Amino acid sequence: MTGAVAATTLRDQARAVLAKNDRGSFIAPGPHQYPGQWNWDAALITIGLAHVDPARARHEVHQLLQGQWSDGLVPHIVFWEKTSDYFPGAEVWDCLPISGAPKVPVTGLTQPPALATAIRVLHERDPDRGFLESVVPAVERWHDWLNRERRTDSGLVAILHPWESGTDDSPRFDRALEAVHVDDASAVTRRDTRHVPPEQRPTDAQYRRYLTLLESLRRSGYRPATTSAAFAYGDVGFTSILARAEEDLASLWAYLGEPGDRCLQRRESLRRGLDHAWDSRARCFLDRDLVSDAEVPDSGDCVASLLPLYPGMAAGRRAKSLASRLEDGEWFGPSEDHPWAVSSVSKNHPEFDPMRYWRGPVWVNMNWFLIRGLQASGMHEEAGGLRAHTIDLVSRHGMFEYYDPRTGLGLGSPDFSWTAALTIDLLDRP
Ligand code: 9WN
Repeated sequence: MTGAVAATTLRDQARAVLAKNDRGSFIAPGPHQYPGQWNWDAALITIGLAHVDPARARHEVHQLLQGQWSDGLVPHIVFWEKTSDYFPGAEVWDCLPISGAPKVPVTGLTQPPALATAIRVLHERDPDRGFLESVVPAVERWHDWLNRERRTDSGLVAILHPWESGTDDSPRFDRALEAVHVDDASAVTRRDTRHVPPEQRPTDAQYRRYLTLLESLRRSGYRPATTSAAFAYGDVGFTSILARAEEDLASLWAYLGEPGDRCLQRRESLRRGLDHAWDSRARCFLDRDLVSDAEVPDSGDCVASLLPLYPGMAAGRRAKSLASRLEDGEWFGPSEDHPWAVSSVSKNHPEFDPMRYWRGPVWVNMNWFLIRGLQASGMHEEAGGLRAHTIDLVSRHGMFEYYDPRTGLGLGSPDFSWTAALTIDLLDRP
């Protein structure tokens, strides 16, 4: 597909993608490759469904929350279907025997918490008090868990596996992962490369590390102290998404006539954490490797470093500095050789790779977070430009998982649910 299509046609195409990936009890991220309900995918899918089928959106939220652990963690995947088509599947995670696990097979990790934001969009489109009463306390327990278990002295929220960031093979994790001891000669099972060419996916060396970390997390019931985990990483992107979600959760409590003070207090502490992560020499927010207790200089070359815009927590000159990187062709913006933006890694970075997963391609969910962030930061013209650019990309090239910034050609999974859902949101809620 190379020509732009009319907005109504695009919206219909997006609805058709969501219908295609609807497995009845949940909507899968794509038609193949990801046969489960993923956490932040479900939230972003809910945002799109809010405009076209609110009842189906409410169902999606209920389903995800059925996977909640008794301590509050909402898992990164709920495996609703028995399948051997995904690795590592439910049997590798082996959560059912662990005390506090839900009755459905899940993982013991979490993912960026966009759910409260999604529920707010849904409620504002189609108010339903009964629904809010049934889900808001569960989201509160998840946020409380994140605050209790994952907030660190650095002020940033810790992730214990790159999969928790949702930006799995981003180069910002490379150094921290190198320190994880693995047998580099060991065989590694891959199912993902049956569906997608290997040059568009993480390498075997990365998968070995992912699986080694999974093993060690499983041995501790997926609840190691952040101070003893083999990989513990203060993530600016995750922290920013949670900060926005705390504000949205406070609004949801307000709709229920309850105070949202706890959410606003947690939000304030996340703001302080982000403030602390600002590096005035690099002029950007930097992640922190919590194992070596050091800033990660090249995290500033990865798109998640721009996400403090999203909760409106990069004010004044900081916001301007992020917005100029976002637009600069040598960084994340469109250039002559790379006309499609936002690239997930700066073109300056030695590891920039336009086709490999989170190491260069354009992702529509990141563009969406940044459009909403530019709006939250009062940069409406810039937001409008990125919105039009993103709709144009999807309209010309189809609803893919990610895109080559040189050509706009779709990569990874075709008919990708969050690309479809967020396209609907961008069309319906400019
Ligand atoms: C591991 C489902 C998920 C997304 C992540 C994306 C990718 C999984 C994988 O797919 O991760 O969780 O197997 O590669 O990185 O953001 O939620 O779409």
